[in-house]
Amino acid sequence: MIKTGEREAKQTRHAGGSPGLDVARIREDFPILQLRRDGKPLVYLDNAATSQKPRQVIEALRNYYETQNANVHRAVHHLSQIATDAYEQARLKVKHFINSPLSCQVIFTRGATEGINLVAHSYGRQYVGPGDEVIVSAMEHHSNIVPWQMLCEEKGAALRVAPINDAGELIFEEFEKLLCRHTRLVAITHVSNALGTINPIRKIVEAAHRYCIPVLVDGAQSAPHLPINVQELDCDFFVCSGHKMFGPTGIGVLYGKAALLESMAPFLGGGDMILSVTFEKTTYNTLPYKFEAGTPHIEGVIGLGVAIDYLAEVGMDKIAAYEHELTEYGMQVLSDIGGVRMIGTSKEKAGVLSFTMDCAHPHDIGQVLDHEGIAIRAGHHCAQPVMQRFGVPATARASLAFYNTKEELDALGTALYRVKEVFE
Ligand code: C6P
Repeated sequence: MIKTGEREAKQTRHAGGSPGLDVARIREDFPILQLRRDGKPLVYLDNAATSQKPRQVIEALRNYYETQNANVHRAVHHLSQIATDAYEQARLKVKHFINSPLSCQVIFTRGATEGINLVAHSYGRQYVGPGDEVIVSAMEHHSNIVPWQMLCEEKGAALRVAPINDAGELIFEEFEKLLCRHTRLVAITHVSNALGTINPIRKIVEAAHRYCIPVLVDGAQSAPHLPINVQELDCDFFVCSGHKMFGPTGIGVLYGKAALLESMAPFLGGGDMILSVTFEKTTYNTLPYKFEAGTPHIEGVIGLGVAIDYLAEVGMDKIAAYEHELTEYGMQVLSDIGGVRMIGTSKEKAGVLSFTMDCAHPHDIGQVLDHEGIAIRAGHHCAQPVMQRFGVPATARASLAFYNTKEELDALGTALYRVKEVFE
């Protein structure tokens, strides 16, 4: 059992200060962060699952329904033009945010999962055949495994898995050995949701491009936390989810290189993705509309645009620097607690703190923390192969955002001592 004095000593680590970011001011923009549970302040550390929304995004959704609601690209009336303008303005904001060469390379999807499925269907069906190979890594989320498995099964192709080391880092030499003339695509995460590992995407892309192999980057966990420059990364596809980027749920982005997107058949058929339809033949619309069939998630797109404005105003460089500092602090807090095993200790690491405790199952940890007002995720995080790699059924995962503070990480540490008191 931890003695009170020891616990207090551990709690005093925080020296205050958050250079570059006025976190107290930022927190005022997020109404949900003011909630209390049984008198205790909400400590929200489940940002990898979904992020909280600033007032600006919430107000934009309300404003859309009160003053702009109409279908886009379909009518000449005033409201439809306002809605269409707002929708296309948001596309422009995404273009700048990820530094896409053209806004027509930005396709709105329901999220990272749909973006990957779109590429698996449209690129995969066209370019992957019997005997071909698709490479993923051992740290992928199920969303970046299952669509490729389904494709490989359908086509008689093989899924190859690049291994990771005990720190949760990609073993680059092993990855390179998998690249060959049969490889049709590399699909890899930018940041692991279960480990926090930041992959060396530029290096991975360079290696794959030596064999003329395109690379899809799953940016679900990087776009909210790191500056994204798809031209610098030189990736061929990039996907992300709006709800993890402080925007609404049900909206995401697929970026693709123009030549590839042009060459691919549509994913879904329906309204807006056509130029003309007869019973004999349909001609498809130009990019990006070819891949946006049906009425889109208009308010989701507009809300995502506002979330991106918010992030851009705070500054992605500042966010990344602050979260790096928080991550190091959190790692220290956790590693000071006896019986805690960190899962994911890569040198390049984002704000995902995955761990197990000798004394308690991750679900029990999650429950004790919940009673203390602290929200984390416990489970396999939709990354079961990662759990298998580390020989654990599940982990407890605290995942950070730029509105989190060192005080909240101290509260996490204190609550974990409480877990020890309960279960040891
Ligand atoms: N990870 C987590 O708690 P969607 O559901 O489409 O917005 O995102 C899927 C996805 C894809 N790739 C990575 C790396 C992810 O982390 C996620 C979502 C959440 O870790 C929910 S399972």
